[in-house]
Amino acid sequence: MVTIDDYKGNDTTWCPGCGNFAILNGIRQALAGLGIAPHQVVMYSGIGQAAKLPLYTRGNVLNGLHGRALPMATGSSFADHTIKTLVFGGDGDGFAEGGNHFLHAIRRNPDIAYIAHNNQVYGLTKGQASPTSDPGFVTGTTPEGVSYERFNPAAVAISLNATFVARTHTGVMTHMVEMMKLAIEHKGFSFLEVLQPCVTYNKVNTLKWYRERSYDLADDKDYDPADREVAWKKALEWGDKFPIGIILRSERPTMTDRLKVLEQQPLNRRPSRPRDVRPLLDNFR
Ligand SMILES: Cc1ncc(C[n+]2csc(CCOP(=O)(O)OP(=O)(O)O)c2C)c(N)n1
Ligand SMILES: [Mg+2]
Repeated sequence: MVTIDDYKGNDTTWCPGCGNFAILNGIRQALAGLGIAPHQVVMYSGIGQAAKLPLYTRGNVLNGLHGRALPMATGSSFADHTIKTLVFGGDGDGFAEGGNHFLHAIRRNPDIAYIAHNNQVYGLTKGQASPTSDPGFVTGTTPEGVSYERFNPAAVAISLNATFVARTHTGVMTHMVEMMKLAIEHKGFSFLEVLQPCVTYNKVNTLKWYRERSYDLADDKDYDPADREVAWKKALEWGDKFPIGIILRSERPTMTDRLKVLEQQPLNRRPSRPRDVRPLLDNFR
């Protein structure tokens, strides 16, 4: 039996009260609850406080360049599409530096669960505004408040017809673990936005702020996550109230489903046929 302790990793360096602790506990619970052992999962991340998460668990983990976790995970999924592939990262990592990769991962639909920790600020680098900071948010680099439009990751994902778009926050632990499990089990690219407080650099979007404004889509029995137009309208709700839960869910072939070569076995289990490349290199002498 897989237990939460199987995912116990290195000591953390987050601030006391950071929302990342809940996400870390949540992912341990979700993986153990699904009976997935550390050797059956691979976790990628870029740079940031959020991106440290894989280092605090156990399993196959790689902490790479800022904003580049999705391309690493996509490549890895080509090599072995049978291993559970997870990506973790913050709002800066995923929607600023890595924004381009976010768009194209959705289009390709690899079998990856992307858990985006959204604290609406650059935590690691001491609190600059991020793409998801609300207009008016005051930081050291925006002393008069953010004057740009807010990047809405769920709406972007829906506009690109993502196959799984969900949102939760760290103040609703049971809900968060449930969303994580569904994201991990979904076949194709699943995007889960986890709103989390940054107790040091974001004094506006606190746990209380998220709790007071969120409502669960599951409470509306008529809500149909297969209806993309309705999902789009839901994703645009932000401010006084915003939805959590599964916003959009559908099915289409994954990136690797479309590759006939992978039908027999994953690429990394095919016999390797090393070739002598010296004659080729000699051509360039
Ligand atoms: C190419 C590159 N640009 C910028 C940085 C500096 N940097 C590191 S983390 C980060 C932003 C982190 O914010 P976020 O992804 O929201 O993570 P958080 O710390 O809030 O969890 C930045 C700008 C870097 N490491 N590499
Ligand atoms: Mg952040």
